Amino acid sequence: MSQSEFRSGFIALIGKPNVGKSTLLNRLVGTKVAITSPKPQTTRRRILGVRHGPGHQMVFVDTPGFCPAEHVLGKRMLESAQTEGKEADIVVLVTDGTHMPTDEDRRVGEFLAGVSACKLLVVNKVDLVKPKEALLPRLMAYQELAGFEEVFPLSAREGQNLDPLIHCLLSRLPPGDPYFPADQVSDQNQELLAEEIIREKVLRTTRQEVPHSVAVRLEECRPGDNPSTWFIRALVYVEREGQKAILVGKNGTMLKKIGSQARAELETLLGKKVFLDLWVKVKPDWRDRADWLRALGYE
Ligand SMILES: Nc1nc2c(ncn2[C@@H]2O[C@H](COP(=O)(O)OP(=O)(O)O)[C@@H](O)[C@H]2O)c(=O)[nH]1
Ligand SMILES: [Mg+2]
Repeated sequence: MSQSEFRSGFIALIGKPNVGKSTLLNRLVGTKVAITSPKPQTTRRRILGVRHGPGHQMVFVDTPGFCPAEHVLGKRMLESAQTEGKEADIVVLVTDGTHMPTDEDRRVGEFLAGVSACKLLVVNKVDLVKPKEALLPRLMAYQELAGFEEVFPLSAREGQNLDPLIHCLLSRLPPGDPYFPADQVSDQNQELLAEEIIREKVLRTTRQEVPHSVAVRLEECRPGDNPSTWFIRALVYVEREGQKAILVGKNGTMLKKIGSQARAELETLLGKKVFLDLWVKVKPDWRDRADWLRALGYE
């Protein structure tokens, strides 16, 4: 096949928080490039995931969910989602099939009205829909939100019914050269992914107000004294002393739990035994401070 027949394009995954955009991204790419959790606003920055196939390349853009922005960080997240939605070749609205559209879904729909790219609708989490007949009215209601070319009920988590979506994406990809080399699946480097993996474990183990206030920064990431090992020192930032107390837990038990879950996954990522040294620090109101957002990598 000549290069001129090659197809490639950017596909933005947009939608309100928690509908499964990042889970779908990981499925479509075939490996974990984005962290996921039951907490809204898990995804804070745009993440690219690349799917390579014969004669084509799909560059998926995972975006932070559309939601009202209170903090400077939240405003940046919303801007990022809107920019990606406008610049993509194909826009996929991801929705949750376990309920009817909400006002949040409608707001994303209104934004889509101003997007001229091909629009597709995914109705996710169909594995949870019982009885199955409950799905049809929801599919129809979601379809009303914007002018979609096609609709795909599927389960990103269970990997059910993804092929029709993939075939449709392929048929809509514009001709073009590949954007990324064949061995690259994401625009994140390993350090960034390591920070995200630690943040995911914090999100999955803590409750209430802690998750939104957490940021993770690697201080050191190098081969250990024994060359078959890796040494990682990471700082977990929170905004309040009370949050630090929750994260550390009684006698440090919570932090140990987070650390051992993160270590297991980092060992898979790096293919080596990992020594993980985790510290919790308080930075009051970092989400509203431009200098700290920059220092923490949210630019
Ligand atoms: N049952 C079920 N859960 C899902 C599915 N897709 C995502 N989830 C869960 O929904 C939550 C939010 O997923 P995530 O990908 O982080 O959502 P995002 O905020 O839209 O990126 C996580 O707990 C996922 O495991 C699905 O197809 N079925
Ligand atoms: Mg996400």
